[in-house]
Amino acid sequence: MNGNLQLQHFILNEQKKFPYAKGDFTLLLLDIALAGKIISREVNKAGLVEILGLTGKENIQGEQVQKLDEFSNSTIVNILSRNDTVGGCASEEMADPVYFHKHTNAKYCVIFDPLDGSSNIDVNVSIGTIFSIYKLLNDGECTENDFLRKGKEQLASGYIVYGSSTMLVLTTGEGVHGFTLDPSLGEFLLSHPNMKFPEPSKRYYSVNEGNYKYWDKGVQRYVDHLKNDEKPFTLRYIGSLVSDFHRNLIYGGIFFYPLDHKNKEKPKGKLRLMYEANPLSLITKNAGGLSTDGKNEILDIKPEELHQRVPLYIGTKSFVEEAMSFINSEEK
Ligand code: P6P
Repeated sequence: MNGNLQLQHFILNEQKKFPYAKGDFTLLLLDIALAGKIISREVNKAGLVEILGLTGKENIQGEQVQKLDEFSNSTIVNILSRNDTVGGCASEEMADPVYFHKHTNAKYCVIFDPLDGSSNIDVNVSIGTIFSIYKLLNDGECTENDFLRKGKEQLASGYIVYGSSTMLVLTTGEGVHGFTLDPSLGEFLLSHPNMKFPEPSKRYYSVNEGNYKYWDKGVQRYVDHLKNDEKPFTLRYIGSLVSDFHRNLIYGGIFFYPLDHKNKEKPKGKLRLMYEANPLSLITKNAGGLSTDGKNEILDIKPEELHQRVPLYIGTKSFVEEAMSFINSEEK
């Protein structure tokens, strides 16, 4: 086996930095990694078994539920339900949190998007799982308030991208680290230690320009600037948040999904605060980037409801700052 560190060894080494840590947190992270392995196996054979296509059901978002969505959600819930340090979990796919009342020694709760970008499943485009871990407000008792926390209260967050390879990218507060799944071993191996947004060399921007006419003037001016700059940016948009984010983390760039006036029902943009923006914003902060809703840092937003939506500008700090200068300029 090559010299790359296995995920469990890396986490145990990290754990030594936290004298209070007793291994519970390590086991929870490994549970999430296990879920990622199981989902990866199904995603990578979706074309071969009758798991493609829609279930005919709708989720809380009113979106068609793909079979892999359901499988991914139930996989994560089942694994967490067997970990008695977890008091409950919440998901994009479930209207309300699930509480594990029997876990009277619970210390954590988990919020996740089981399979983001699922509309890309049938066309074989990369998709991903996104997760956040919070310490319970009161040990042994998980309530609704545990799920309405500012992103800066996260203990850890990360994503698993199911692409040309399956990668787990994780932050536990100190740095961001990437682990690539070796399917022959069934192990995540450290492949990208200490990930940081690179100095802006390649200048990627990721946005659905099809919404241009529904944006506010400041956003339109910003995108016009990106295209008319003396050294224009390069547009890269996969339409799968985890994949677009991951590319920008590796190469540098900005992803944004502005508030748009296309759909009156989603006045706050399309993406969700608790299980998309917050986890990726903690990764971003710890990788030297910046993440805002156009005015305020995402991690400082006090949520009002679990499935709350938010405009999102995330990536290389100088790019996000420039975007904000256009968005908040008075020029009409
Ligand atoms: P649009 C996928 O459905 C998703 O939630 C994100 O993964 C992605 O960034 C966004 O929606 C794409 O939305 O409106 O550009 O298709």
